[in-house]
Amino acid sequence: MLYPQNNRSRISIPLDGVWRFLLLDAPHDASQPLTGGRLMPVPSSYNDIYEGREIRDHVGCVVYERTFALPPTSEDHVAILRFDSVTHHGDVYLNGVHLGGHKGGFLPFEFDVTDGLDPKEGNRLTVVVDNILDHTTLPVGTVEERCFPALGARRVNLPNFDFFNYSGIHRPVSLNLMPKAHIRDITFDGRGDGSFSCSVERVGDEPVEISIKDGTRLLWSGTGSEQRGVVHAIIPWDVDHPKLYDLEVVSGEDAYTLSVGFRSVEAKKDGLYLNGERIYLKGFGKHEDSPVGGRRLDQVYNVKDLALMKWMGANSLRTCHYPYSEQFLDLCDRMGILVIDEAPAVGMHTTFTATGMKIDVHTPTWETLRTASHHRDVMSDLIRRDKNHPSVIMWSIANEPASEEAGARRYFEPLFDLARALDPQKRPVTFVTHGEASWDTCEVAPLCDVLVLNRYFGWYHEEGNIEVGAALLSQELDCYHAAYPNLPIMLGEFGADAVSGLHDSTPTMFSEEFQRDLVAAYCTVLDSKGYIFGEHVWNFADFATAESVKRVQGNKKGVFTRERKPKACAWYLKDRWGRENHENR
Ligand code: BDP
Repeated sequence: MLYPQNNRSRISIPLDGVWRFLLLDAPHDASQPLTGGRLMPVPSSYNDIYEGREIRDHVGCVVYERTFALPPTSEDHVAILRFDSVTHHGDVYLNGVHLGGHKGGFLPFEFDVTDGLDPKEGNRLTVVVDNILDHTTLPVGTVEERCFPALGARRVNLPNFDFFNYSGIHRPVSLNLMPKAHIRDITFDGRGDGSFSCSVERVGDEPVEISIKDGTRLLWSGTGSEQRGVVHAIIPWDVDHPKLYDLEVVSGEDAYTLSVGFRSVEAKKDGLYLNGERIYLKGFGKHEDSPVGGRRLDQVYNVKDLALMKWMGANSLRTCHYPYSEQFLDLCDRMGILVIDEAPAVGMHTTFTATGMKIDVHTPTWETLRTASHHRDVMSDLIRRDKNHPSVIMWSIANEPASEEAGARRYFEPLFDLARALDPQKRPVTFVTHGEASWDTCEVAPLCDVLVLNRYFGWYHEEGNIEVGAALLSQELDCYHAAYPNLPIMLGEFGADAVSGLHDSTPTMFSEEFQRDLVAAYCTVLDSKGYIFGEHVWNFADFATAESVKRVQGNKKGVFTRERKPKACAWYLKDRWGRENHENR
């Protein structure tokens, strides 16, 4: 799916701004203009914009509305209304007419509104957003009706995962005018040796011309919608030289320019290879999370975060635990950051809720969840959206599902097959395991091209004991390696909460020193194992999550605070990752 662009044949009209907004407790009648309500910025999470639990903890639907007028349009154009993301379910109405709904809060969707627009009068755009997460959605949540003395029944929606359920119109909305016969999609696969294939999907039958340019310099051109070729003397895309080229496609009246890179990724027994060279992943699991705007697209934080990662010598991240904005991936392409691109499949277990609270009655996960067909949809939409990004080097199908429970393999095998079939670049495919899934119980590890483990010894297990934590980590890694000698392993999450400003001379839990020392002890273990291909510290920055006695105003495992100020661990990692000889250890 192509991102909107403005060029000689296309006009993209942003519909962001300040919309009208109302919390709903009954179905909304979109045939009438919305009256009352409050003002709400788009894009943004709505939760932290106004004070009070009524809005912050709202469960269910809200409505957004705005009006807009059209610039002069031509009869030969179609109009496509695009939402980059609406979290988690959006029902869209134009001038009171229902256009359709979309399930899933982190991927784009579109409607052809050519016939529904009023070119003379104003247009009214209404979006009803539902934030309920249950056993059919991804991420997974649990909806309960609870009865409280004197208060009666209350509906609660418990997230099965550890990040705040920010909701709303999180990414840009745009109206896109383009010729009726237009370029619908482009698939590009450029390798480090300059060889490439390119395929163009059209609406209509206009001839296609493709050219590859470096600035104004033409490097290659051809006619036809399916192309293969070699561009000689290209500079391969990598983390130090994220060289991008322009792929220009012209088809009849339409034109589209895609930024592309040439690079090869391969997982081998002894590690991960980028352009034929072994690469060690250094970086973080992140969140799209910032003060006030919540999970909104925020390019100030995006550039800042990637700049901080570069400053530390990090080279990679995982988009925990959902697809990030297209703008963020563009920045990773431009700044040279490798991305493990994760589906929004988190909370896939029925044993505990967001913050590790055990659920009393446990029903078997893979007999309880009803997410399989939606999981297939998000996997294919994710790959369709992100397939062309050189920064994306791997797909993660899920974070910490109950892969040790019976039925996990049957659930996941078709998803691994789907990802492999859909990705033109055949990137490695993996998922991320939790501590309960050990080498001898995990049903999904055999499906992976590389293994990514999350481990919290010394924090959630053997609390406070770093020495024992490191010993348990070492044993766990060796057991996994012995069971899967042909799969390289990385640590996808490790870390400890540290409240910025809490210090201790004998490092104790929650102090900055404890976080630094735990991370350092883990790194020493990793350095002693040749089969490890990377380390992602959890987390880049402190982030908002559900309230519990285990969380002090959010998850504090950030190496940076939520405002992006470094804790002691940041300086340790900067020193470690910045060292010359660390790159190819
Ligand atoms: C891991 C989860 C991550 C949590 C982290 C933690 O993958 O989402 O935030 O634990 O507890 O298991 O901090």
